[in-house]
Amino acid sequence: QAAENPYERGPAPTTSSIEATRGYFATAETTVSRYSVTGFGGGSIYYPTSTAQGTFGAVAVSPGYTAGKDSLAWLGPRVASQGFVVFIIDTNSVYDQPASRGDQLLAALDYLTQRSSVRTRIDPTRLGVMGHSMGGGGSLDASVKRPSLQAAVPITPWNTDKTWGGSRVPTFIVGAENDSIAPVSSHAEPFYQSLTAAPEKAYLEANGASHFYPNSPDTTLAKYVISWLKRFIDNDTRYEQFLCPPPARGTAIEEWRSTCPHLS
Ligand code: 9J3
Ligand code: ZN
Repeated sequence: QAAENPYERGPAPTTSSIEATRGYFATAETTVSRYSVTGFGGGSIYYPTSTAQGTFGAVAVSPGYTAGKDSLAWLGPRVASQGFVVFIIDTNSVYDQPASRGDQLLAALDYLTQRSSVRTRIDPTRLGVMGHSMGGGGSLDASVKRPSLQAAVPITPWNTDKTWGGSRVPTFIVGAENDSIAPVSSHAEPFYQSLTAAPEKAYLEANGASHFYPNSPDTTLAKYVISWLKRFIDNDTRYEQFLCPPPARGTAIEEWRSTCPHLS
């Protein structure tokens, strides 16, 4: 397996392994003071403690308007324990707009791969961005600014810019059916439709969910975030089974759109 794909990390996945609250790898957390960095507001790095399998891909994560890193903390160990370095940031100001959050996600990735205490654990060619609300809007912005990103996951994204045809990054957009702050009809859905140059894309609409549902642990959100990052940051086709054919509608999923099968 490793000979076929040098980026695979951890054992072959199962539905229970991607739904679990923790994955295969033990993790640790290190905090980065906002006063020790420039371009973003510091944050918490969650990383697998093992170096036995080589380096890991990494993802920077931005919270939404008025929120801090703690609002998404549950995702840190949940994703890192599957085999990623996860940097959940604070923004310079909690009032920063999406374009600024995009710049800050990229500054955080540069810090992570070039200066952080975990830099030797990371493969700097396999990076992604993720974020909630204005942080999700910032993830789209970062994707256009840095086409080398391997994955983007805007979660209940908010942005006044509705056109993302400039992004060439594989993008998984998550919307919430009952979101009244970033309604899917004017945010997540048009963003998804506008991603005409993204090599692959998917859209999950969480059934009956509100704007702030990603601020608490959610198994459906986690399992597909993990699958997307594995599939596109690690090129790990063992996770393709969870994405294509698309998951069926049900109690958790109101709608799913995607480009399947994944060709890249
Ligand atoms: O959680 C968010 O980032 C909400 C976006 C928002 O409230 O925009 C209105 C200014
Ligand atoms: Zn819909």
